[in-house]
Amino acid sequence: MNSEEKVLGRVIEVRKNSFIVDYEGKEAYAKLKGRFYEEKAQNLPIVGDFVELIYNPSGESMIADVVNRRNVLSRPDQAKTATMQYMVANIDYCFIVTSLNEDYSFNRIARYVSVALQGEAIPIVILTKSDLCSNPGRYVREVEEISDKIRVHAVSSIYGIGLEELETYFEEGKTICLMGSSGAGKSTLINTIAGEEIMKTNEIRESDSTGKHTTTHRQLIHLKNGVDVIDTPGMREIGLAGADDGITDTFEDIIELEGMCKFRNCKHDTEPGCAIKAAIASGKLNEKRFYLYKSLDRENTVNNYAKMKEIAKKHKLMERESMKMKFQR
Ligand SMILES: Nc1nc2c(ncn2[C@@H]2O[C@H](COP(=O)(O)OP(=O)(O)OP(=O)(O)O)[C@@H](O)[C@H]2O)c(=O)[nH]1
Ligand SMILES: [Mg+2]
Repeated sequence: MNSEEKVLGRVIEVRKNSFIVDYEGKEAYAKLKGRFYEEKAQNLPIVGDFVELIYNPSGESMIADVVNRRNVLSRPDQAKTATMQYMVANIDYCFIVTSLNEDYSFNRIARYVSVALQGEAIPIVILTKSDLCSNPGRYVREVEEISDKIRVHAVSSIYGIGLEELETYFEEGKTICLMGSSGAGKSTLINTIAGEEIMKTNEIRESDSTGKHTTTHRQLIHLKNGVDVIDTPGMREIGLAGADDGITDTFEDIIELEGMCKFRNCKHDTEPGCAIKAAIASGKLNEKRFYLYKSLDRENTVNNYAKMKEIAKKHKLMERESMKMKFQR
């Protein structure tokens, strides 16, 4: 192979300044080509990216370029306001993993659903540890109400219950990303499906049913059946910003109903001819779900507002700088 010849690889792990890229089943340690340092953070390779690789079988390889992403899952950056953090790329299914103990939260699942739909991945909710719950079916039905765009499964990795329902997603060439709180059982589920201990797992704290962040970084695992699975560290919360399309997708029926209100600016409060109130009264619309939509939509807008404020601040600074230069001339 010519030393500058490029091959196609897939990023399986991102370390501080280096990357592990899968190239035909081999793990290549790679650095970035210099030009990347002028790029925006969002253009840097992330787990799941396909990359053009200058492969070096006896040393460090080099990532020359990132192939256009089919899709990407993102969230507001926790450290920096007004920026989005790109998490994983080129995903088919986003497994939203929640255990059926105190970790269960209708609201949190809906956030993840919006994030997955925003990223154009198919949200699959996996309710784990069904062996610890006396009525998993009740939770399945409740979660199914969030949106008709999702599928919901209750499983127990330990007792092997419900796992056959997941087989339909394990098609060769597909990429599945698992997300959810620490201790929800993401890595255990991967190990059970793979039939071997690929990922480390750990006991959760009895006191609050949460984990201790056993998985510490995102990692793509190539399963023997040709499926790529991405394990992620547990997230405490997932914020929403710039997820307008994801929210619209999740709550499409509510947005449609809002359009049927007599008044365009209906607050769904005391106005006559309110389609939302009528749907709640007739049992067609679940009230809890309506308020969930309202709160997520508000959060999403407020975060956008923060972004707008930061942009306005930057503009003001630039204006001030140019004024200064004018006076100095
Ligand atoms: N009872 C029961 N326990 C389970 C099940 N699945 C996982 N666990 C237990 O839950 C604990 C946490 O599992 P992990 O797979 O490490 O959780 P995780 O989501 O990967 O956590 P992080 O890596 O910290 O994000 C372990 O003690 C598992 O044995 C299940 O189906 N039933
Ligand atoms: Mg884990």
